[in-house]
Amino acid sequence: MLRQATLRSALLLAALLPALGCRSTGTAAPAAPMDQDQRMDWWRQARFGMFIHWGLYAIPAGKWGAKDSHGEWIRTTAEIPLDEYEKFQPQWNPTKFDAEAWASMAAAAGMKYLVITSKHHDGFCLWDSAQTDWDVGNTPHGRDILRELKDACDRHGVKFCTYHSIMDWHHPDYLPRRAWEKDRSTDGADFDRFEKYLHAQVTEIVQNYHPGVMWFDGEWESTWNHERGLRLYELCRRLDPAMIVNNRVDVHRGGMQGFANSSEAVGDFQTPEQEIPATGVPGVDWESCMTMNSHWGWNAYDTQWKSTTTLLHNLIDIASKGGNYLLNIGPRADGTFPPDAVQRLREIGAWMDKNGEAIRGTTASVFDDLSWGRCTVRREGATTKLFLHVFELPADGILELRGIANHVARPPYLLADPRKQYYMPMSAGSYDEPNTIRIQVPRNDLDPHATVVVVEIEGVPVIYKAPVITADSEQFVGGIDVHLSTPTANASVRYTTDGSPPSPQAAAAVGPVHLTTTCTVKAATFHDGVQVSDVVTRTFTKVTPLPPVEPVAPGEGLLFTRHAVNWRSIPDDRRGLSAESAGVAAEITAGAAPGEHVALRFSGFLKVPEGELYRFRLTSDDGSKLWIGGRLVVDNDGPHGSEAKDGAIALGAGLHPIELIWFNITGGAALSLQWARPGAAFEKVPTSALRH
Ligand code: FHN
Repeated sequence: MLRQATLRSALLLAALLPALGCRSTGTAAPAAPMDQDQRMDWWRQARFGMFIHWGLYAIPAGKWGAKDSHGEWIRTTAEIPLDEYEKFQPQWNPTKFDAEAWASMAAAAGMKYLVITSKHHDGFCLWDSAQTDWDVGNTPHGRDILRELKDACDRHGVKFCTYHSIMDWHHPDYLPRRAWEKDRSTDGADFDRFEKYLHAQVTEIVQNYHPGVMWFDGEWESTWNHERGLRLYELCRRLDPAMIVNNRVDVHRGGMQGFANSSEAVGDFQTPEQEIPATGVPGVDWESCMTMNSHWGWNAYDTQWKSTTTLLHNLIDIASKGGNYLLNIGPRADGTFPPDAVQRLREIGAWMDKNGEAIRGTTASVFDDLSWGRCTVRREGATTKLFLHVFELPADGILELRGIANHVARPPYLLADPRKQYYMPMSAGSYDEPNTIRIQVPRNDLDPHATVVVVEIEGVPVIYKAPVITADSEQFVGGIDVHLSTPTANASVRYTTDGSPPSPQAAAAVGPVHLTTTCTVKAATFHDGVQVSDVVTRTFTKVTPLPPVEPVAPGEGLLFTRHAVNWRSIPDDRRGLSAESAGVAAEITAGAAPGEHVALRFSGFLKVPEGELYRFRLTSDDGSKLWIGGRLVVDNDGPHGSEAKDGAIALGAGLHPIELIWFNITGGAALSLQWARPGAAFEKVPTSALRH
């Protein structure tokens, strides 16, 4: 589900691109002496970085009392009072910390940048800050972690970068307090003064350590907003125009899928977390950050280490979509990397030594989907190298590239073959399938993680893509417009509606195809009268609208009840859910001050003007569900940032029972419901359509 959201957010982002050009809106940022592409170039070339979560939380190593599943959030998840947590500061003495070892392991693994937590949510600083004593300068160890690591990174050609949390559970001016911190007064707390502290520390970090990336996080609580994010982004621009800033400086990343969902959003790259988007988005920079086991900070009890093959497949998958992979290490309290992590870094480095050329400096695949693996691409003068990463060699040992019009410049070879002369028999462009390349790969040369086969083609890739069939829905009442298109230049789409495969003589798609009966559309791309893509199929079904119910519902608006809950998803059984308050809502909204750990239930009737297929778009932070006529129409459940999910249902003219449930955990909150008739844009469901 999330992946679709990712894709939708990513596509929304692509539409927002002009505004997103990574320049701030509002007050114009000072003219940066370099443009976005110049700033991002080293980062795009890098493709692979090391994330390091290290701080006082490494001392308890994930255990507090009987529970041993904590991580870097232990101060909150174990509800440790501040004075108790501060006892870790005099225990900070990582005598085995060796920046040289860390930087050389990152470099040997093929990681071109390293992002370390200068300050995580607990507020503890890994440098000797002039702004606070809550830092390494006031510990028995006393050494400046950032300085030593910055210098070691410089020696090893690894770009030093910093993660900096906006959320701060230590500073007295940071709000909100943790919900369980009843004893920590908020008297005198001044968030504007905290923002000044934040700016002062960011200035210290940039002026003293010159990070290549300022990786903000902890931006989701109600006290942070776009205006504050904009000021922080512009501060970073002024301090160092070459420094890259992620999208979490602002408030629009929309949860773990990490892609901005607003045209006002600032930030140089998008930040999906613990997941890889279904596709990349041309022209949008993004980086998936992921743990190596299940925790960011050190947890001595976490044995869920991902295999080296999984980690490499993540790297390859991400690079094949045009993204970067930020792989996390949680060092131990003594300053060493966990042995399980060291082993994986070493194995990744061994693969990168032979195949790093297929990752660094590459761009996204030119193929939509390869059943046996992934593809990365690099232009090299008059030719282009296609790096075919084989995860699972087909039974017949043949790799097939379909829809490619280019001629092969030289026979393929195994990238890991030091001689680079190992040729494999191949068929390129046989008569019956003129745009197909087939390569026979010998099984005895396969790499246990991923085998890279290099196909060098002439010129830039010309790939014939299958058509895309789009419509408002796959159901309709009276009729529906279906749009057929292909991204391939100088090609046409031919289609049928009787289920037969399209031929050069089939109808050409020129404008929308209007359907009035249930049918299956089959389409393919044609070039010079020859089919050059696979056939794509979609079925559209004529449906009967749900009959209205005939209650008397004179009142405008919906009934609502408000509940105190501790949900992470909407329970199926909601009997016995006691209401804190109730009333009539003129619109479906979270309200001006929705609060935390709260749920709202709206119920009543939806007044539908005429029998049609209606699409609904439910946007919420956190989870929500929409039922009409007792049928689940939109499921946008779960803990997430502001995300939209769509659904559709055919409704007869009249009144239909409607129920909507929404909940908020903490931080940001959002709720809205829009509807659209076929071919029309989404609009807010008017109060006049809400009855009770
Ligand atoms: O709350 C943090 C978490 O501790 C960790 O730092 C991740 C990694 O980016 N970011 C936040 C969760 O989204």
